[in-house]
Amino acid sequence: MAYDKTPGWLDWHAAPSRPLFQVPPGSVDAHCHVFGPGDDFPFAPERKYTPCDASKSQLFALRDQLGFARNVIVQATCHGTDNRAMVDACLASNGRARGVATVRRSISDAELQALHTAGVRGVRFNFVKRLVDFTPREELMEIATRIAPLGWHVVIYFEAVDLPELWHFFAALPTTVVVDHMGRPDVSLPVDGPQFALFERFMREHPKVWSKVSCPERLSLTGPKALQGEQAAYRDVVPFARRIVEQFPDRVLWGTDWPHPNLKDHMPDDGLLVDFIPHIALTADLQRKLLVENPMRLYWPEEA
Ligand code: 0GY
Repeated sequence: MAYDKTPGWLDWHAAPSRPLFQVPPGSVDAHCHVFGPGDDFPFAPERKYTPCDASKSQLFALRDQLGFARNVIVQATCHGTDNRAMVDACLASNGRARGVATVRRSISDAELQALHTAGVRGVRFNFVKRLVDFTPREELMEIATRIAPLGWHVVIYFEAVDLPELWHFFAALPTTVVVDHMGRPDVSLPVDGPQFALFERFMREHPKVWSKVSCPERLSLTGPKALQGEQAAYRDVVPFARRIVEQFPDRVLWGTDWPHPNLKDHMPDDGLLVDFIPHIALTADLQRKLLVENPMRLYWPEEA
């Protein structure tokens, strides 16, 4: 079926540059999505945005162009709890993609097992109000309790201002917990200020908590343009991501976030995003942990 994209919707970059930074062999893009195509995989009636199409073959082409070996495909909110597009991509990947699903408590054990067989290794709980309607905590806890025996983890997406209110719920989850995009800090605030200190404390006090140091393009106010004499695009995000990588080198993941939903000002060049990595993971050892060892431990433990 044909869909009208949300007005102002920016399509993904059609010709990303070849990155200067060469990712280590076996690197995993641990946060990306597929959208439809809408003709094959309808978008959810309850969605808060209607994206452009972004198919599995387009995702795999980007993977190859950027030099990655594998993907973790995270269920996007525009597909609600219909995981078919994500599952189809995992199944078509020759074992090179794993998935993170969104489910309701009504899902059966057999359906959970089918998701596992397809390559799903986690569920996503989204607390960003512009993206999803509220789900009762007790439903989320029930889901977490049911997926724990499968060895899955919970991916959480929230805004930094909401961490105090969500802290105890997150702490009580019975699985590994992976935070999207460092809990979306306001990077105009000091990296040493109370907001980011709270996130660091959250990770320090809970060894089960991991973080994706992804989405500088979403968090940055300075944008992609590197100033003369300065090295990095999205330079205002560098101190935040670098600090998490250096403090928690065994609990960090990185992803492109392709096809970049809901960006209003600019669409990132995915090659430039890869070139952000050596600014936040300064040594070959940190880069290998971030891009290979950590995601392999979480998503392909049988090979790690
Ligand atoms: C992201 C971020 C966003 C959207 C989604 O599933 C989604 O719709 O995750 C966002 O709008 O901040 O991780 O892709």
